[in-house]
Amino acid sequence: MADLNAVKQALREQRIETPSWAFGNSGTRFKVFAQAGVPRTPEEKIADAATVHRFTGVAPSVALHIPWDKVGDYSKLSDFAAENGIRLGAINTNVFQDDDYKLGSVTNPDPAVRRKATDHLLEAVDIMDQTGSRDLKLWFSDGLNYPGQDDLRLRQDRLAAALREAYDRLSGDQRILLEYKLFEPAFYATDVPDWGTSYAHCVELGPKATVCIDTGHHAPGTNIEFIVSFLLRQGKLGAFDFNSRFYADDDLMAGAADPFQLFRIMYEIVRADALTPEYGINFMLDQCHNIEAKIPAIIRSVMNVQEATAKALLVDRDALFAAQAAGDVLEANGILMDAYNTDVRPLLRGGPRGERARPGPDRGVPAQRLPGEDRGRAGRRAAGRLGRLSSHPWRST
Ligand code: AOS
Ligand code: ZN
Ligand code: ZN
Repeated sequence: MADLNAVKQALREQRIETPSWAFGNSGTRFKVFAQAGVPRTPEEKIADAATVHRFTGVAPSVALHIPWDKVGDYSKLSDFAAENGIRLGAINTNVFQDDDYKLGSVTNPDPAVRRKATDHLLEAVDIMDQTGSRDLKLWFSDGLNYPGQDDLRLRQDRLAAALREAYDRLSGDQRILLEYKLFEPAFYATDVPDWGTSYAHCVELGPKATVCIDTGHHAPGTNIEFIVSFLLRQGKLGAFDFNSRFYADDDLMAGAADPFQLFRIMYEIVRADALTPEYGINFMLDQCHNIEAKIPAIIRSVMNVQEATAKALLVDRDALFAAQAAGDVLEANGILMDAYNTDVRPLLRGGPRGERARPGPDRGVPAQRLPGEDRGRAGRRAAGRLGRLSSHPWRST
């Protein structure tokens, strides 16, 4: 039987990193539905990330994206984050937007383009030196749309060369999080398409290179918790980009599409005693809120990750291991399902029945700043309502 006080303590200590880009306007290639009151600057994104931390208590860092969060003085931005009660997290590079990258970035057949892309990776490490960030998150949209377009093997050689330059530039506790993605924007072949490719490059690079699992980056039906378990056993799981998907890299709220999968993933983390910040996995969100209010959606996502974690912490592991050792299939599955089917919402949400925070103008909870409204007042207004509904009651105990 799980020790509830230990469960509560583990949940208090959990850390979930929010993505700066999720607070701003973003959407699909078909349309970005701009929303009033969204942040216009990195500072305003950080202020919104601080609002999420204020309500959840477990989101003390915000990942940056370069160049979307480019500023003149990153030390000053880091100080601004600290003044708002949070810190800067992973630095995300972007080698997918410039026209030069049409045929790839670090794997491009043109050495000049490869140089430009690799220099951007090195620029990101320079920024980490100023922000004090540990994590350099690398995602490459590099790939091919047609067979024969370029040489698959040479592209791996080019990728390895760029990764080696970035890896050798790291210092202190800095590390690489190499993210993979099955397809998109390339459709025939992606140069880092799966966990095996990322893992192999990370092994080749050394101990400071680890894999980042984006939960939206697999073929439908992929057993993600197997990947989690394997990488944990190899000491090569560095981070998650949590989000939800129904069909592709949909970047919907974490836990919204398949909370059972999120629970199974978090069980493997708990089983490996890998939940604590000291263990070093960065539990990040990577989402896009095109049609829903952003701050409440990110709070919902953080709470969904905590809900899955709470359930995973409730698994009676002694009984489960015993049933597994005895080959008692139904008992073992039943023990896992007992934890999954436990309603942990009263612990995670305020209100008598554990109702969810339901933001929205009709419920007196502004989704974002009203047009022209001072951001500080909007944040306080949002706080007033959301805070009562979504603060974790146990945080006071
Ligand atoms: C792209 O699909 C990947 O999920 C990236 O992790 C993410 O969108 C990017 O890091 C944002 O800059
Ligand atoms: Zn991602
Ligand atoms: Zn993605």
